[in-house]
Amino acid sequence: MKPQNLFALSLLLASLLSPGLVSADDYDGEVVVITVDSTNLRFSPSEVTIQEGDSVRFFWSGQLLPHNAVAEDGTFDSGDPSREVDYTFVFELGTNGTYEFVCEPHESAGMVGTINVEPAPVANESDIVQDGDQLDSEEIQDDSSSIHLDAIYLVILLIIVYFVGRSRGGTNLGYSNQENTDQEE
Ligand SMILES: [Cu+2]
Repeated sequence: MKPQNLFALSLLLASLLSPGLVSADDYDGEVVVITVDSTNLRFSPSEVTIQEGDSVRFFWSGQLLPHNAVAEDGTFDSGDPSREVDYTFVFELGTNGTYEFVCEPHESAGMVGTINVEPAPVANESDIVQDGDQLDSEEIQDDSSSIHLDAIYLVILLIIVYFVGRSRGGTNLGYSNQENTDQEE
């Protein structure tokens, strides 16, 4: 078996064996809660990093002072300052970027925060199979190092399986060579 054929077959199998890991469709948005550190007049946490599809929930109750959370660019607004706030904003696809927000009554006291929204994972297994290009695959997988490592692990495993199979005699090798030629376009 040629090394190129082995690599292509391994890549194909790796992508088939891990469909859930590389599909953006399966991603469930998470909810990150930002509350109030009333002692210090700060948001807690004051900076979060999420992905597109995630939500930020501004949630506090029983505060001595009324607070709100308003994006400086107007993207979200929890409303008038209140001692009880439960306001959730969903960062849909396409909203990646950095959002500064403030508590209007306490902005001058430093009650400000930052939400970093990263692009959603864009890995798509059909792209990997169709172009079979290692560089393209790595670009696609850059968004998630764990996906990348899984693919490498599977390729190494398949290479080991190949060599074990070859050491057991030529019959299996002849069969897999023919099968692999059939798949080659
Ligand atoms: Cu405040």
